[in-house]
Amino acid sequence: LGAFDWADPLRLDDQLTEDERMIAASARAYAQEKLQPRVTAAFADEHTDPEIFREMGEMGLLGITVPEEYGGLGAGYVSYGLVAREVERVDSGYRSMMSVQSSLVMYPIYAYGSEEQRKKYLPKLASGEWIGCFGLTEPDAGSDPAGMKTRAEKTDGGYRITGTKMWISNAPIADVFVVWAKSDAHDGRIRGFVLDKGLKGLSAPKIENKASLRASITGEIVLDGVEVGEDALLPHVQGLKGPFGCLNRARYGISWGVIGAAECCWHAARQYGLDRQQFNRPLAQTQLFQKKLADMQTEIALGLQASLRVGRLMDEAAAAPEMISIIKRNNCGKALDIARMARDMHGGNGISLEFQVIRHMVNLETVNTYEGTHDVHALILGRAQTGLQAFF
Ligand code: TGC
Ligand code: FAD
Repeated sequence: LGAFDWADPLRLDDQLTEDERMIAASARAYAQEKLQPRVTAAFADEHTDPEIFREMGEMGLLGITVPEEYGGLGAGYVSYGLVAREVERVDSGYRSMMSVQSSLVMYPIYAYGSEEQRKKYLPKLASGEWIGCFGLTEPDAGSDPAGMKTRAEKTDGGYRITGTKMWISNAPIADVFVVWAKSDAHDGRIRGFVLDKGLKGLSAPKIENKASLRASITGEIVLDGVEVGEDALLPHVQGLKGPFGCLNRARYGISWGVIGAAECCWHAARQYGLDRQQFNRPLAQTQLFQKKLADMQTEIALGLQASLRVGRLMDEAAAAPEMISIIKRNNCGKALDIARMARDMHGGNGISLEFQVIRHMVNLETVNTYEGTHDVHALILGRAQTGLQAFF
């Protein structure tokens, strides 16, 4: 019979390659040594340090799946997931900064861009010298991005883009804006554009007073007749499958990331229960406390196995979007339950930012909502098994 490791109950580690273990270990060292010491203050002050992108770039954590010739690491999707898990073990906001840059900005430029666009943008995004953002959501088009109002009108030699994007991660500090608009020149189909900071009519005001994801800056993107050349258009994709192709990758990464946040909460609750005495014994020596720990351990172990399975299929180009809906939805929902349980198990201390768990809990409210809400992914899965769409 094999040994049981309470922290890695189904021996995920044994299922990884040597390279994957090394990438995960270096992401963990960076996250624990450089990000963990500054997260409590960053969250309290609602402060995003742009230097973090440079640090992540230096560590090779940006654009992990992008080929080396464009500055990426040329690694697989399991490695990408393991890095998301380590960064989000510290904070969902830091993982958000990383995954927007990698999956929502570098990926579309790599997959849908011209050779000139790849060469111009990817190396500087990989190093973190440039920060990217992804504008799909609008004030009146969230779960239903097909309802977007942003328009690209044809001009002599290019396009004029008008509209407003809402809730955009990284936008106020971004150098590079990947935005999606309906293009008159393409029968109103959705097209992607890559815009540079500083264009006339382009601004990105910060959204203040978020109670969640406070270490990750969020803004609007205001496009007031922004004029760009033909070279701003992403030439190789049209329709919603453009942004969805990026979302598949980011949602997959989130499924690993949220388990990192859940593991942080689980470990903290376990340690707290061992350290704190009530009624002359450790809290961890009560049946209710142990049941909660068992539930956490079980959901985390199962969630990791599911993400690993989908990651292996992604590396074989054999993962279906519905598989990603299963793991994004379930892992986010379970992580949120675990964070709430851990908050409760810390008693009064659980509401203090010093004990980490409430920060993860409020962050996970965002992660359960963005990239397709918990219920929207249920509708995607409902459609896939009934053949009936229930969105409208
Ligand atoms: P539907 O008719 O289902 O599809 C339209 C076209 O898109 C294709 N498609 C996909 N392609 C690739 N991957 C997928 N996952 C795809 N899903 C759909 C589909 O084949 C079709 O192609 P074509 O060629 O036939 O036109 O579209 P619908 O309008 O009915 O969509 C419904 C729904 C609810 C599934 C969809 O709109 C949805 O997923 N809504 C959620 C929106 C969302 O996730 N927004 C995320 C914004 S970005 C963000 O949140 C970043 S946070 C980042 C961070 O900080 O970490
Ligand atoms: P709605 O779509 O209005 O949904 C509200 C509620 O109604 C939800 O509970 C939803 O599940 C439910 N609902 C919607 N439709 C249906 C239906 N048909 N049937 C049943 N229930 C339904 N977007 C970007 O483009 N780029 C980013 O970088 C980005 N970063 C973000 C960062 C943060 C901090 C946040 C909070 C959001 C971010 N988003 C980003 C936006 C995010 O993707 C949207 O908030 C999300 O897709 C939900 O859209 P909505 O907020 O308009 O909610």
